[in-house]
Amino acid sequence: MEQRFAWSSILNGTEVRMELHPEWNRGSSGSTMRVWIFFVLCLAGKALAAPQQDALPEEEEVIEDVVTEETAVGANPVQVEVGEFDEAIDEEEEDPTTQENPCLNHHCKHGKVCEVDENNTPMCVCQDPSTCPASVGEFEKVCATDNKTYDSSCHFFATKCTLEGTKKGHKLHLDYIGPCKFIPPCVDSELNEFPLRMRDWLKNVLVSLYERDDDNNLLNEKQKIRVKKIHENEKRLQAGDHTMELLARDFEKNYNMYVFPVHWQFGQLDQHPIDGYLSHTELSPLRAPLIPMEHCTTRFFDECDIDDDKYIALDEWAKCFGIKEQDIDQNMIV
Ligand SMILES: [Ca+2]
Ligand SMILES: [Ca+2]
Repeated sequence: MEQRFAWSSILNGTEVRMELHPEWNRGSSGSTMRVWIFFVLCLAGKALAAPQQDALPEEEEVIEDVVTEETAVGANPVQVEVGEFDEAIDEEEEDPTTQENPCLNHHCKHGKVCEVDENNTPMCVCQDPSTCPASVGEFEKVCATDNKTYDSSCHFFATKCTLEGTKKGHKLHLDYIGPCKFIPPCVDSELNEFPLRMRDWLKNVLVSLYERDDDNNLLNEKQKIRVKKIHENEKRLQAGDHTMELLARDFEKNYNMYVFPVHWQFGQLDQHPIDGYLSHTELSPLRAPLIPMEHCTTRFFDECDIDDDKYIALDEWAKCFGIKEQDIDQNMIV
């Protein structure tokens, strides 16, 4: 019998178990947990992020830049909380009451730090990678698209900053969490299984959020109304260890239950700007923790981008998850 694993996490004191995939659980339990936390945050957004704040990078306030899409970052609660994926532009938000230290309320993007010039004016300059805190474990390392392992996302963004304005720097992205490693090619049959698991998982995450919502506002009222229907449906496949056959059959039989979760996830990621397209940066909170555990991630999202414009539009996204053309609805992102 095929051995399967489940990821666990204690969130708000409640254990949530989400079956993913046998190979999605390698490495130490610490890093698995860390990755899991990242992943859940990506999916759950700011509401869930709050209880996990102490385990996450310092919150950073960011303002979006609509011109340079590649580096644009906005106030997406997901990315603000997760932090590590931001490739933001210079942020300048000053409080005139801050007399003592002009840098106090002067925010810089990842990879930059604030310094004052001779006129005591704060400015963002590239951070010296050697000033980044030393990484304490493998889980802090990141692999970039140049296939180099960086000690931490701080080291990565500091290095990227020094390449600013160059073609190399423009192309350099954080690819995934953890040291670079061999990622086996994803074959067609494996690629076909990916959306099955992902869809089921998204549905289960939403139902869990709904069940634990109470006064936590994990979901907004419109989202709750949608999830309520899924939650109350007696034919719902409970979270657990299911074969691909069962997942496929359930998708066919209970297709309607999967439509909203797919839209919801898109809305969680499409934040800066909210324009109906996911950039590399916007997709990062979902991609980066997933790649080391699921070798089809890169191929899956690459192929989602049907017109190859480097953005995943809502219709491309929904089709990727098997949602029928007539059920793709911008208004479902609430
Ligand atoms: Ca967007
Ligand atoms: Ca596209």
